[in-house]
Amino acid sequence: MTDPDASLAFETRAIHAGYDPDPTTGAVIPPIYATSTYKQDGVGGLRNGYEYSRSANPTRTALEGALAALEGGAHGLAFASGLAAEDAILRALLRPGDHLVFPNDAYGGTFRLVDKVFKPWGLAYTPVPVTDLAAIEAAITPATKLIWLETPTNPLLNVADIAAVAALAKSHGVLVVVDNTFASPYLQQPLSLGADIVVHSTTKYLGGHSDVVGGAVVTDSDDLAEKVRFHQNASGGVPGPFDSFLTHRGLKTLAVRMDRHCDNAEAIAAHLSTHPAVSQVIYPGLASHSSHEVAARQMRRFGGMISVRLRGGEPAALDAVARAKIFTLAESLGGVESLIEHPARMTHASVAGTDLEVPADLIRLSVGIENVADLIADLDQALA
Ligand code: P1T
Repeated sequence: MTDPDASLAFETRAIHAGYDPDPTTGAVIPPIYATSTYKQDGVGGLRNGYEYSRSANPTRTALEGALAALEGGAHGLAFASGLAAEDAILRALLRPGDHLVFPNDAYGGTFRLVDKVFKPWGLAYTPVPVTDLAAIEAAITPATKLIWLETPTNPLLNVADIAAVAALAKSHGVLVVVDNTFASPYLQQPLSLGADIVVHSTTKYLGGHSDVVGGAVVTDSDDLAEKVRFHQNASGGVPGPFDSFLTHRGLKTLAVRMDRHCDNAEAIAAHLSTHPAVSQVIYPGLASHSSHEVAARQMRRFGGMISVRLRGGEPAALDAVARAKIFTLAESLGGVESLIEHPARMTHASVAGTDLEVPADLIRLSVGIENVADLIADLDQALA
């Protein structure tokens, strides 16, 4: 269904949105259109608008339709990576001299993009805790064009109240972008809460199998979509047809995978909460989490990411990530396999020495969909 009925449930849209079986062959799955260009029927005589695969490719079109349907937006745009998607948003919507409000614990690569690429370009930003509405409002200046949210944040899992921030932003005439990577559209729907744009690293839960890097932008606004689409084509950070195919194949099972990620993460968070080596378990599903109430209101469930602080400090953290066996020591997250990492030295090394620095005693778990007893046993031996 290229244009699915919005009344269909999430799981149904995930499987059917973006594509009707091929009219000539009946192919149920979008073919991998490995072509860079398209025959024109006379100059400018494009077939269904296809001219050149940087601008559009049918495999990517199918993915983009599915992405839009999952986030409940009119427009989906696929990118070569999450950072390429972020880059296109920032270039499309901001100009030198503009200001943005930015999380003080965003993914390190997003911070690096803003601080090392866009600041020299002339953009100013103010880092704020995403949970502090007063701090967000105080950071808004006459030059502010955009509030960037990541929620839950990576890796501290702070949860922003999207509806409250969106209402605040509207009253100041400022746009809200939400990085929905950690929650996924199955657990959280930022556009329905008032956000203007959703951005994803589809490398994570949407792709779901750690076999492809990608990004996405979804919006309901024709104007914003047109601006971002211009940069998608003008800068060219697009996924190829095989990457588009893999991401599209992955996202069809998002709902069933997410429920298992959540089941496993809930059990592991509960188990680690009483573990003697652990000083703090950070998981939005725990009543002890500082944003539990907001998370419970705005998310279907609490996701598959857990951060854990260890009593033994950095040496214990480095030891645990090295000793884990089923939890593979690796960056990234959101795949079917469990991963473990040390953000301060790995994913967030680029924020070392800044206000965004991550505690050295913290390890981050991307809880996969393996058997939960096996996962708990592995963590117990790694923490012993
Ligand atoms: O890696 P890429 O697809 O370019 O996406 C960047 C990105 C954007 N937003 C969030 C919230 C992210 O977590 C990421 C990538 N994060 C990791 C690679 C990681 O291990 O945290």
